[in-house]
Amino acid sequence: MSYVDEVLELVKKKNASEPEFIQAVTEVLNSLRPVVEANEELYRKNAILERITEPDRQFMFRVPWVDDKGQVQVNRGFRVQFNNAIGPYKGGLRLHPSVNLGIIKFLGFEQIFKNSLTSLPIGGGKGGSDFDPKGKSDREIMAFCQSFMTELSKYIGADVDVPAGDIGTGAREIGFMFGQYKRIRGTFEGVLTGKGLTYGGSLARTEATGYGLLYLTLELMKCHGESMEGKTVVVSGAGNVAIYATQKAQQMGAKVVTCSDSTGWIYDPEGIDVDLLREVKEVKRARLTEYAAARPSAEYHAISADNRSGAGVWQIKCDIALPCATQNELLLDDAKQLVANGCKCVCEGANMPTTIDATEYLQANGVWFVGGKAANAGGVATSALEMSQNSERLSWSFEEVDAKLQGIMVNIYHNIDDAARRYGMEGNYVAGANIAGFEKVVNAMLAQGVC
Ligand code: NDP
Ligand code: 2IT
Repeated sequence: MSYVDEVLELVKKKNASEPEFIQAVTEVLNSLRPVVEANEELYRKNAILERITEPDRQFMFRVPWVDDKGQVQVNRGFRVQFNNAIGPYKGGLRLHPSVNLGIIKFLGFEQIFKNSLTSLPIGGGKGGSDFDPKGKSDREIMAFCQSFMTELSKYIGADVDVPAGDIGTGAREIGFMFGQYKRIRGTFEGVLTGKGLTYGGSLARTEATGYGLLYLTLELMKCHGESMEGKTVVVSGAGNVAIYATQKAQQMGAKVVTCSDSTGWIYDPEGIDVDLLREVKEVKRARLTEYAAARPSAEYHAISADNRSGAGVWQIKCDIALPCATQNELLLDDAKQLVANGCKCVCEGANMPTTIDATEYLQANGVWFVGGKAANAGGVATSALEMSQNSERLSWSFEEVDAKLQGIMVNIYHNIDDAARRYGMEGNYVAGANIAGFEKVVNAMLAQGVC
């Protein structure tokens, strides 16, 4: 049996109850076959694949907090420190009722390769909780965040592990967590990114994931002799990534006609009104029904019976599709519909939104497909720029950060394109991203000996 197949078997056996983690490892290891085959003896002897698929450590802890009725609630907190071969662990905190260890491990595993692709010195980690922020008062959010950080603070630090936002964790939550860290540890340090601008946050971090997604998409289009001008784009999600992806796509001259949340989706043939969407989602923290109510051109569709957030958006005819909500939201049937409708390009704003069979279908049908590890790396890259600013105790202008972000995303596109070509897989940006991300981490692991 090949080394890749042996380790895949092992990972499936050891993590049988974690389907998302198995999915992420399967996708990465399968695409690394040519690299592993070229170095099989060295990698096998050093157990590189066994080590890279086993987290350095994982913390699970109780998070007790008191709700507005005086009732004590208990959630489960997680932090998985996956690999720090090239820098301190870095990755977001997801607050969503679906969170479990397998989901955090899949996200932490992906983060290793994504962070390597940014070309900045950051390792891979992820955390979160099964806490549901929806419908909670600000006081309840603060109570949860303080309790969560009381435990998490034991394991993190500016040179150790630097968490940030993800689904359900935005500026408000990061602020409460930062305050609690400071109170417990007594140090004002860059221990979290995505901070507010008055206490060490970076300009452009809020926009970075969505903007970065579009900078990479634009470069991809240009390299295929295309532009964004006049293109019809479908976006899923209505959170941080979706909002700023929509805004940047529109600035580039494209028309974004959809968005979605966990209860429904919008088709707005005149183009999504980003200011209205921001008001509904960022200010009111409301449902998309409020967007539809305020916008005569918008059609609202309640969530489909299969309970998938964005399922409907993939039915809309488009040139470019940008899944920006959550994992496994673009399935094989959706991929077929996109191809049938003439979609040319799919770039992932979310982490692992496209299933493996859907990805393969899109690639086999000539769709330019860039996975999240490359396409959404602008968020964590800008987090690393926030860490640099914190270390030098300076803050850079929006234009400076945004220019660096653009450079990083253009560079990522060319690195993944080159890596795919080097191994004879031209146009396979999934393999290119995994290979380019993996090579740097493996070199660092080999240089640092058995650890
Ligand atoms: P937000 O919480 O800001 O927004 C998430 C959006 O997706 C919301 O519209 C939400 O709907 C919807 N959604 C989330 N989970 C589900 C679910 N299980 N079922 C249905 N709908 C869901 O998160 P972000 O925009 O920050 O994150 C979106 C994706 O991008 C995630 O995959 C995240 O890991 C990834 N990502 C985020 C980065 C960042 O910097 N924030 C960086 C790189 C990747 P509702 O409002 O109803 O909950
Ligand atoms: O998935 C991701 O890359 C993020 N949620 C951002 C992580 C970060 O540390 O900025």
